[in-house]
Amino acid sequence: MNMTWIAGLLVVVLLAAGAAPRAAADGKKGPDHDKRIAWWREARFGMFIHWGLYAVLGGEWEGEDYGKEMGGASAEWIMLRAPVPREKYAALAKQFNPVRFDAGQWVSVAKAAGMKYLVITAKHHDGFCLFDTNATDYNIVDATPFQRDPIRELAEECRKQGIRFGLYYSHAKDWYHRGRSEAKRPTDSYVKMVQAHMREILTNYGDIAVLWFDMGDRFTSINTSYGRIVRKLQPNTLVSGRLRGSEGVSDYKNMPDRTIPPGNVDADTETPMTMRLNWGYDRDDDNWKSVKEILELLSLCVCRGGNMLLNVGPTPEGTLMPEEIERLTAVGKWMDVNGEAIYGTTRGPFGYDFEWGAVSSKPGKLYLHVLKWNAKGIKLHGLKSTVARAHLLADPKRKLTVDQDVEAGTITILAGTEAPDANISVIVIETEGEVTIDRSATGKYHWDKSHHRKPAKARAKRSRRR
Ligand code: FHN
Repeated sequence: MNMTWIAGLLVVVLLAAGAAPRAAADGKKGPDHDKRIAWWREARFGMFIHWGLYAVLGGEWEGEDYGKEMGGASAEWIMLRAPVPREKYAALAKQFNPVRFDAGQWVSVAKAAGMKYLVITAKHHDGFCLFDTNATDYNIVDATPFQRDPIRELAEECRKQGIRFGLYYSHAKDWYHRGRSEAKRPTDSYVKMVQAHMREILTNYGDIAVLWFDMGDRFTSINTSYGRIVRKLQPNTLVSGRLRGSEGVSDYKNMPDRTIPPGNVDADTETPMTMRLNWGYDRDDDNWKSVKEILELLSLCVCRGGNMLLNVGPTPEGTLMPEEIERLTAVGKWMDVNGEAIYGTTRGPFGYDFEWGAVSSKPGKLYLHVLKWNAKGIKLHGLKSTVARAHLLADPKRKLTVDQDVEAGTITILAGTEAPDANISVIVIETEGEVTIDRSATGKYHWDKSHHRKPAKARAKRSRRR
């Protein structure tokens, strides 16, 4: 994980040093913004679900694989990328009968993983509505043999199990209702349909925690009209960063897909992350991230001040994949022990990472997320406060030996020869009084985990071409 000095310097520039953990609410977002977004700042970790007609195809059309693992867009883009003619794609609805769908199970998997909110695709770019709507027949209740409304079932389950419920909605791209070119201004009837959807979504399903707009186009005033409906009908609903409405309409920023902040962020920021390459279900994408990789991404994201929305792409039968359940269960076990270092924390006060990992914080406390254990001690520099005590989240009763060299400005914590957690161990430092840091301190380490790995098959394809 060592970096060259040049890259190190770049990182120092990217990482905003300083102790102020969170920027005050942007005035344009209104006086209630801090109150509205408080739960989201506490939550830090949520589940993203991409589910729709594309699941039936699993990334393949007429024997060709269009998944991201083949260098394509992503399985849910197949209608555009194959391309699948509109009527043939719409006919897939007759095959979409996810009888094994169990909202209770999906929500309990998210809950057991330690996720505090869930966001599912009500309508993706293919225009198919996964909810009951009067504004188009192209929806799961009217067009499929399934005839149930999974959005309603999930909304109810989330309420029952105490998870916040949010909806993704593709407002700009809609290959079925709007056509394939977003360069043209949407027709009035398209805009009216989206506005009708907004009203249905915000009145028929109880509290909507987040409306996750995606890939907004340049028609700012139209986009703003959608955001305004949200504000009017459910003033507490958070609006994602990709609406592209006028300033202040979105409540937080979104990082590019699968990208954690490269350095500290003070604005409310969320990373959408995949567990493998594709968002939607893909039959043969085996590029699964390991539990360790997922936890590293979550830890680093949180240590830099961001939330993470981790995606699952359920099957056309309505089930989560065993690989997803397995990973989320393991993540949940880690969260049971180490959740204190995630929930309600803000970014670490340093403007750099450490050789062993990174830091998240709460008033008077620092959480050292140790990605690389060192039997000789975990060494930290740049902290001016005196350390009152330190312990492992995995072993709260055992006080750790702390060697604080005030002159050198270093702290070494001896926590044993073996890492208590094979993935990430967390050490908590409590300081005397509030955390103060030495602003002149710098560091040269950066955990470069901002991008997921490149599709192996696509790489192979490209190199064959050369
Ligand atoms: O095109 C979509 C993609 O299918 C997926 O929904 C992601 C999730 O953040 N958003 C878009 C690309 O940025």
